[in-house]
Amino acid sequence: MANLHLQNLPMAESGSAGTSVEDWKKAFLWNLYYVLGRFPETASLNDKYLALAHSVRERLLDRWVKTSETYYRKKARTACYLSAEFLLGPHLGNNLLNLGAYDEAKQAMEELGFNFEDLLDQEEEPGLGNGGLGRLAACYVDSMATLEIPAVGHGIRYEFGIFDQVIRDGWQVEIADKWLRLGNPWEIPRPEIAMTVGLGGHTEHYTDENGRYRVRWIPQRLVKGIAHDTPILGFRVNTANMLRLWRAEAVNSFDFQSFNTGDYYGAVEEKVGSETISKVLYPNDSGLEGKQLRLEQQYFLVSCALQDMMRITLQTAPDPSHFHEKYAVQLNDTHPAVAVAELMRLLVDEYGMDWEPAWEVTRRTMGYTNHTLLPEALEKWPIGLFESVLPRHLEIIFEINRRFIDEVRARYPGDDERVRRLSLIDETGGRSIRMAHLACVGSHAINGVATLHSELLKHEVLRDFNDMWPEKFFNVTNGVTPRRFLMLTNPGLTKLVSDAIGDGWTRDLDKLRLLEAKADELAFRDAWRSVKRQCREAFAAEILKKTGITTDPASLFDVQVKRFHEYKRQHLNVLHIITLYHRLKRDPHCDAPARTVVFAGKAAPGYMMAKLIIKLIHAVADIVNNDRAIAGRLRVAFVPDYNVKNSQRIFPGADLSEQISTAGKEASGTGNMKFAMNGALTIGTLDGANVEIRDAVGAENFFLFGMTVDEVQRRLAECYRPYEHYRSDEELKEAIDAIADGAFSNGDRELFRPIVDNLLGTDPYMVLADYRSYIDCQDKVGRAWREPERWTRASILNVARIGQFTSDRAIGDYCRDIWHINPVKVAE
Ligand code: 26Q
Repeated sequence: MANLHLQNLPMAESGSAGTSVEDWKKAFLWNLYYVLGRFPETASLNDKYLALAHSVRERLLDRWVKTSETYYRKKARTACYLSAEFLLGPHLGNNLLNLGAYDEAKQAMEELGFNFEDLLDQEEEPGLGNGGLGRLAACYVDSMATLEIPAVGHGIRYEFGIFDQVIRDGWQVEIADKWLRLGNPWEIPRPEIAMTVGLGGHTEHYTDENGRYRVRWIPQRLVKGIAHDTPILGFRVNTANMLRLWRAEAVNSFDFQSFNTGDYYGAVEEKVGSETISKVLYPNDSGLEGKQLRLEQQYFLVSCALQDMMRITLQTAPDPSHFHEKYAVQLNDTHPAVAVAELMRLLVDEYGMDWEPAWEVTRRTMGYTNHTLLPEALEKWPIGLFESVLPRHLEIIFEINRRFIDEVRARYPGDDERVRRLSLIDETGGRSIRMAHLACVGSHAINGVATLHSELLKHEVLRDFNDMWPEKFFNVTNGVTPRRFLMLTNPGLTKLVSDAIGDGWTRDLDKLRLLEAKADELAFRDAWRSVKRQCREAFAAEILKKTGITTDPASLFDVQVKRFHEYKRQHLNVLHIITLYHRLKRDPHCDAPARTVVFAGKAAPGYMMAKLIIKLIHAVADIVNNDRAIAGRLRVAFVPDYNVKNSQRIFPGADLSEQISTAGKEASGTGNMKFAMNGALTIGTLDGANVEIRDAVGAENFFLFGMTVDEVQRRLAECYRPYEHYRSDEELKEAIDAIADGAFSNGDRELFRPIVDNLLGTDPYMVLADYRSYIDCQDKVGRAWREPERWTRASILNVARIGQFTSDRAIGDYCRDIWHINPVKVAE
């Protein structure tokens, strides 16, 4: 701890943007003293993390101010990414990487006597999302900054993000995510940027002084949205964009009327009620949660964001009819789709525009991204509930629908069935609002998230819209940021790649293609294998630490990490494990390489089947891992609490990536891209972006199995009988019987009955139909692993050909096809 004092460091100061080792030391100490009020000898690990985080923050703010000043001066058109979720992951390492100062900061901390990894590890990640959709939003803000696109993300500052998962006796238990407990050095609260948001109440229709028909909304309640900004730095550029997250607060902390009459609790009640809106993220990742609070959250986000955009528009534009020239708004699924009605309300009710020009502005502003094909996951709001929260918006939606239906009738005279299908209102059962239809009608562009998904959207889920407006439909295949998911997570592979082909690929991922030539070099394959081996060792250490399970880093690491869902078919993977286990028991000398099968992922707290599958994995692991007869040949581990931080320790160590959803169910998948980027080979169905990944990396470097979308549909139409598969496939029967007979539950035949009954009964995701093809394909995987040179070549080629799956390419597509926004350079 020598020299750990300010007086020993000449000119210790803040306000410097330097990034040399000495600069970091000075900044660190300055922040430790003057921001945190601590000194090195007694500072906690968190104090030290905060001191380094604040040092980085100073450097971000410097770039941020320059960026906002540049956008202001150039009157830049701005992309606004509206999303109920942003699953950012830890900031510190990522910001250092993007600053180009990772190594210097690391050295500075080590010279001060600290373990840099421990400092990084101290950060509690903002888990403000469920999974794929939220993480995609985070990758997109990263890429927008990197591509120097004027852009802002608007979201909700949940006080509690996605729950922490702990496993007790093999069952998932949810723990509240107190991510703000130790402070958040990355956000800047902006109490002066506050929007008032109305809820409930009624509307009044009147004629104004100019004889115009007008509507006034008298909300029953008001809440205040307070902006909290987080700078988002691009990779090695001066651009720092912002993510603006809104926190709900009471308009008045105390209702003085109640207070003065002695009702102290009543007075505080309203404050509590208002703050509930941004209290907690809904932890289910499908639209089945039709709760009032969820609708209030959605409207709160939308209203804050649009009011803020309108305020900024009017700083330079003469009137609100220029809104779409200033902003392109992208709706991340239908969660913010009420924006269509809210923008109409602002333009028509608040700013007195006529309906038609307001509608023109709205349509030219909005773009809608769909992320699901499961019809049951499409968001719908019962009319009564919607009206009680947003009475004026309901009227606006009825008016949008009336005009839309007129258009449909004019186009397709007499086609009442089509009108019924297209209407924004679903009249079956209780009437409800179809949010996807609202988003389609109110947007100029509609896109899916992988080629197959976009095609299925056009020809199935949104077919009638495609018939009407084919020119509105686009595909933008998802992408992931290679900064976080390759450079930050896998420094070993990053260095090997850069040593081989230079570092041009870090700005242009297509340049990874230069690795193709290297795949034929024996020495390079050796080096590649040795890096992958080190990654497996680190992964094995992590598994041991988190689960107590030992694994063999020489074995094939077969990994499935994602939310638990029946359509993702983690239970198909389990059936393979049980099959392998039975084969090993029957013939200990059978020809199967040693495998470690790893799972991670959360289940929605109310999704019983998903939770039971987690329990089944633990039950199978317990038997398999403790069976001495097969020692070392097969291991199963479940890594608890899958989140962005933990995922970064998983992707590098994987050899095989499990992407095994029923064809036609996974819109895209993004984990599939992260694995391939880290040199894992995929075993997968022709679903989502798997199709494009396979085309890109080459069919010979991808393990394909299972039915196609067409085959799935045909089998369902012919009346699918899962029991037939069970009856005719001995290994399948043996695996299912073992579950049913209690082989993994101490003889308890009831525990897993719901799974068994589901598979043998309806098997809605056709697990049994794909079982044989999956098992045979896994056998192929096993044989390929036995040929290390061939496997390594395929692994290298996966990385060499994965360039198109960077989120930079995806954002480039949005800018070109949908937003029509160009980069704006920010000077040093
Ligand atoms: C909606 C209403 C009420 C409560 C919850 C929700 C809700 C929340 C989250 C609905 C859906 C989600 C998340 C969906 C999601 O993550 N979809 C995934 O998006 C990825 C990015 O495009 C795709 O890669 C995945 O295929 C898709 O499943």
